[in-house]
Amino acid sequence: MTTIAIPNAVLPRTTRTSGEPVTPILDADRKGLTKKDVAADHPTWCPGCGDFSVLALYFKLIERRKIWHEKITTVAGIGCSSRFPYFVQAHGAHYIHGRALPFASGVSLSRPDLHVFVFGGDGDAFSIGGNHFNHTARKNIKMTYVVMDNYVYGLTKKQTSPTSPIGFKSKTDIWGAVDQPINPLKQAIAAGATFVARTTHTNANHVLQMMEAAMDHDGFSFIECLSECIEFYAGAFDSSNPRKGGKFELIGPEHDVTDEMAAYKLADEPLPGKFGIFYKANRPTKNKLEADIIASSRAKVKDQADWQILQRTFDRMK
Ligand SMILES: Cc1ncc(C[n+]2csc(CCOP(=O)(O)OP(=O)(O)O)c2C)c(N)n1
Ligand code: SF4
Ligand SMILES: [Mg+2]
Repeated sequence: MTTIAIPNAVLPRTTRTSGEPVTPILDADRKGLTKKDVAADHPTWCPGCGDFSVLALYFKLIERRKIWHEKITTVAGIGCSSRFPYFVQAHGAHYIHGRALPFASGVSLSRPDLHVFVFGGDGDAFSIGGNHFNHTARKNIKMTYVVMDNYVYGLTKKQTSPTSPIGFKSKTDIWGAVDQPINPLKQAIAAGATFVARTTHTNANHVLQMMEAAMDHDGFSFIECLSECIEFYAGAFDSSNPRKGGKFELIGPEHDVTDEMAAYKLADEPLPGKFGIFYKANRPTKNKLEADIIASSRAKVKDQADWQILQRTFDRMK
């Protein structure tokens, strides 16, 4: 039998090389990270792009909730909005177009101690990544997914996106879009997301409030954040912006967030629609269900190290 040697896990050091003991720093004694600590490159977005405010509020969330560098994971696919992880000085990945969710799922399932945040656009989420959106939602994998919805493909300079309204003129629909747009909220609810909210980049407090609530949810939390593409769809969300004569209306306290049908109906309102938490449910996460399976399998092979279990698997394959 060939044995594969796998090194022991590296444990935190308790002494310095000089032999002096290391005094552990307690989380309670650590200062929250500020924007200065987590801001990386200057964003390359067009001046006035709605994505700036989402980034600024993400920094605020990290500071306010005292999330440490080693506990942050920022993942995205491809698009203007998906450039997000470049601008965050912490662990993360700017991944393949539409595949941010499978990547983030792996991180979440293997490292339940991390806060996994995924940012992206409407094209990345609902076109090329549409299938992954549905499956990550139904599996209820713990993470927060913020879609910066600008109703257009920004990075590739104005093509129709799955959320573009009928009649929208773009390079792919020069006479105006004819296809029925998807409704991200309804899709999220129908797919099985356990937290579904809507916000807009023009209301900073509300964006932060939704991100905090999403982060505290134990499951797949989805936020549609209207984020104006000033270059290719200026004015798209004026009807929801009081500074432009529009109306920002919160979901009323009478709405029962656990009522799926009521949430679905509320999500069906045309622009400007309502803002807040549409739906919230408690359902076991895949993280928990898998951890339970691992724990019960492990109980059957009590004394064996990981490498021995792995070795047995290899031996069975011979
Ligand atoms: C496999 C693949 N197909 C197409 C593209 C081209 N592409 C890059 S970003 C993008 C759409 C981005 O739109 P969205 O997700 O809405 O992001 P935005 O730029 O609007 O923030 C497309 C089609 C690509 N990079 N890779
Ligand atoms: S093209 Fe649109 S989405 Fe992209 S950075 Fe410019 S304003 Fe933002
Ligand atoms: Mg877009």
